Amino acid sequence: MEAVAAVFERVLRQAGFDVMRVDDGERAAQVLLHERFDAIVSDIGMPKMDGIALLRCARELDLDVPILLITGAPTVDTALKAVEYGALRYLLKPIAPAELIAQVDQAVRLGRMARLKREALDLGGNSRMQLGDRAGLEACFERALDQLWTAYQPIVCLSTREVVAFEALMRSNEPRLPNPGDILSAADRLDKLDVLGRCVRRHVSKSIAPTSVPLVFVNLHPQDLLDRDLFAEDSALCRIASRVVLEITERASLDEIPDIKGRVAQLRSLGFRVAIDDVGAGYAGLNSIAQLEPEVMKIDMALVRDIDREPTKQKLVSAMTGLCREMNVLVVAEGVETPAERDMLATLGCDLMQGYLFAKPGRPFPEAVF
Ligand code: G
Ligand code: MN
Repeated sequence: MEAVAAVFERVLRQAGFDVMRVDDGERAAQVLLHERFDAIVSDIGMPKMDGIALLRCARELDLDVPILLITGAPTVDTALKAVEYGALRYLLKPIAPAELIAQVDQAVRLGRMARLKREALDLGGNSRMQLGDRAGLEACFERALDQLWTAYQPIVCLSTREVVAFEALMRSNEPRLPNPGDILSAADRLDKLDVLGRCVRRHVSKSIAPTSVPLVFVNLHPQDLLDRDLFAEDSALCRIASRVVLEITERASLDEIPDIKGRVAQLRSLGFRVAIDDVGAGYAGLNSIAQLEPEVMKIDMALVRDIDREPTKQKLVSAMTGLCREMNVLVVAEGVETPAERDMLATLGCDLMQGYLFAKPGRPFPEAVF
């Protein structure tokens, strides 16, 4: 046991990591009380305090630190506990040095990204969705569905001055449910999120399929990931899957979606790509990036607003774009409203943008102004 830890220490040091090795779980827990780490590698079977207990203890002190648990004797029970307490990975012995280095390397990046997101969250106050009154909600929701339409907003590439995609945004002419948030919370209260999701996806495929629009971003509610219709090969959206990026928001927790990794893998096998939406505005943590392995991250407009005048936001976005480049993830900045925001974002390494500055969402398909 100690020999393995010593080998890991040597391998990671040679790869350039700063390593602190401790020889049992209790010591590790003590060290965690007053030191921060970019990643923790721990065996599950250890003297005094086992890896799962250490994991629980580390999570209480640090919500974001990635933890890699290692075992020679896997059991379903420990695997389940590891997931429940937020282990990033569960690795089986023996582990080749290159594999260890790659895993720790990725863990460190994911952990840094998680910290950046939490800082971003702390920057802006978290607004809570308001719920409408209950009376007549059902009828109102039905009317909203009947009058549903899709607005499209261009996503532009600044350096080439091209519109590279559109985001589809749900709209309804029902006056009592004036914005998408209201329609979504009505659907949620009525337990009809699946009905709404299907309706939105049908609308999008109908307007996009006959066009030459290369790429459309479609917002999903986490609950949509539980709907069989999303995974049906003969669904309208699936037929244009290679032109669709599914946006999964960070505003809602993904914890209640069982086997999210498998579900997202299935969506990929159908040809869809995946974006994390509202980065820096919602639930912070490692899990969304680690589980979804997104092709695109969309930086929330709360981080974009006045970025030219706020050094804290500049640092966050610059670090985020840097990490995303290393992870081969595209970044889109949302809600760009002023030339000063645009220019600062470009300086910080962000080339893809969306916002009123270029075009408001509108009937298919608004042109962008550069
Ligand atoms: O959660 P999501 O990022 O998908 O929501 C995008 C919302 O932001 C849409 O409702 C859209 O109308 C709105 N929006 C798009 N561009 C801008 C902008 O530049 N400024 C503001 N304030 N809102 C925007
Ligand atoms: Mn979106």
